[in-house]
Amino acid sequence: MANESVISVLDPEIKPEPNNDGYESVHSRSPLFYDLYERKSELKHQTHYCPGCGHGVAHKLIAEALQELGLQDKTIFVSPVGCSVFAYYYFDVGNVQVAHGRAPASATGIKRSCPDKIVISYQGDGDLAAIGTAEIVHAANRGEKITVFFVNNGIYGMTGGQMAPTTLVGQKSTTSPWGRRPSNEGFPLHMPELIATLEAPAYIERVALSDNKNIMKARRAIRKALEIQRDGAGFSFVEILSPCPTIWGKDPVEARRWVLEKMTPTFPLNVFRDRRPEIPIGNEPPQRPVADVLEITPKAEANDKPQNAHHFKDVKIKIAGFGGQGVLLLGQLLIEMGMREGLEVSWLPSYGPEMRSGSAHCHVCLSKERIGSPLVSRPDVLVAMNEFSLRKFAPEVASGGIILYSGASLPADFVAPGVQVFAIPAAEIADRLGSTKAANIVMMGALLEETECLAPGTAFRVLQDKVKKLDLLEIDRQALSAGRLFIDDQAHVGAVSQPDGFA
Ligand SMILES: Cc1ncc(C[n+]2csc(CCOP(=O)(O)OP(=O)(O)O)c2C)c(N)n1
Ligand code: SF4
Repeated sequence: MANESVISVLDPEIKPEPNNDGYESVHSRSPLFYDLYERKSELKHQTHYCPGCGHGVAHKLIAEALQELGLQDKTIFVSPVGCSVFAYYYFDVGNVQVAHGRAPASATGIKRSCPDKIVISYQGDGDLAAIGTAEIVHAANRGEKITVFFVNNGIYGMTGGQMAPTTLVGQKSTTSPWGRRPSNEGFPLHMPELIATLEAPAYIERVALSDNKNIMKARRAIRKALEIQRDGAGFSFVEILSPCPTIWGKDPVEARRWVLEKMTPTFPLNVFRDRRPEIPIGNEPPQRPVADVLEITPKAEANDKPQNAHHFKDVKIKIAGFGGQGVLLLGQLLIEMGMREGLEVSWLPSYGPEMRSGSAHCHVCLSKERIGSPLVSRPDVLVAMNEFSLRKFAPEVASGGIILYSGASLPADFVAPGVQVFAIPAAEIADRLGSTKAANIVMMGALLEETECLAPGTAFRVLQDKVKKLDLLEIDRQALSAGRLFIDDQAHVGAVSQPDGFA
């Protein structure tokens, strides 16, 4: 990676030294961590975490426990959003990064599909107790056999110190500059106590990274939580009170003291649950393949698969325009067609908070092989439904690629060297057919004709299944043909060309 550098870590061979407070200082790296951590060159001398941050200590304790229990090769770490996300740069285990608050839901899916793995959900307090409150409560209530490490530093660290559900009464934050007031912001949430009201969890403890004694207790709790999962005993949850010196505006030593003196009175350290729940086993429902349930297999095989030989390995398409132009729908139609033709497909939408008339785009991959990432940063084909999208995304198009622009002609000053550009009056064509809304289908016809990536027959069958109103289906059918015809009749005789003459 051009702009990235790495920092090396301490030699794992260095032996522990005795310390005069009775504990051993361990200046070694757990083999559970990567040998090298990737960092930007200007930050290569430090980890992602601020000096004195509790995440580093929590990482170390988890790494040690996994190593001692011999679980490295079986572990899948789920890290969501917040400073906790950086875990995947450090733990040499399976790593999955998920959306804000969704780690328990993703961990549930992973554990259920890979029951022999050790699945860890590692979450901050903003992540787990604010945006993710529902996920954690329901995962705990279902008794999912996962382990949750809940790193509570009483604040949103990553985003600069907004109030979290666990912010202490009176504690100042950027969104409670007067200090948290129960009358306005409510009291701090006590997650272990809350989860301990549920039947299913097996083990719930709160620990603190405040001083050596408590860090040793945290170490034991973390190990125990993992042992419980290893033994298939149920849901285990450890809240870890953790310093965030940077946002608290304290030095690392003060911050650790603050955990003990200010946080533990509100969040008492305790084992809230340590038992093996008795969850009655019901009748297992019959397992059926997803394709059977969705009833898509016979259709795909019978009608569509043999239609197209697919002369490509993969095609990456970006479709962009305004909300309401059918940008996302066009992407969905393409992947539905791809699936029916037996291709691997992905569709990644992106739109602003206001769907209608806000800008919207989606990434579509059609491939003969498994797709590594649904993100399309160098599209082979750009479908630009307006001038803004044309100008914004044209520079991304791969050399030798194609731009299909919905417009009667290209803007006079527009150039895209090395790329084939077609201006298609899709809105006018669709208008003449009876609905401007069908402009996206005109563009689909043009795309299929120019790239031959999918069979027009498949397109029509997909439309038949998706468009319920017969009059609209007829307009779409004509729009599809019109788009193909336009490319055939006009584009190929040079009616649309770029100012540099590249047609
Ligand atoms: C859906 C979504 N909403 C909001 C954000 C912005 N965001 C990023 S991190 C964060 C808070 C993280 O706080 P916490 O879980 O306490 O973790 P910490 O950084 O303190 O370890 C927020 C709100 C986001 N990335 N995604
Ligand atoms: S902002 Fe806080 S939680 Fe995030 S790395 Fe720094 S000290 Fe740790």
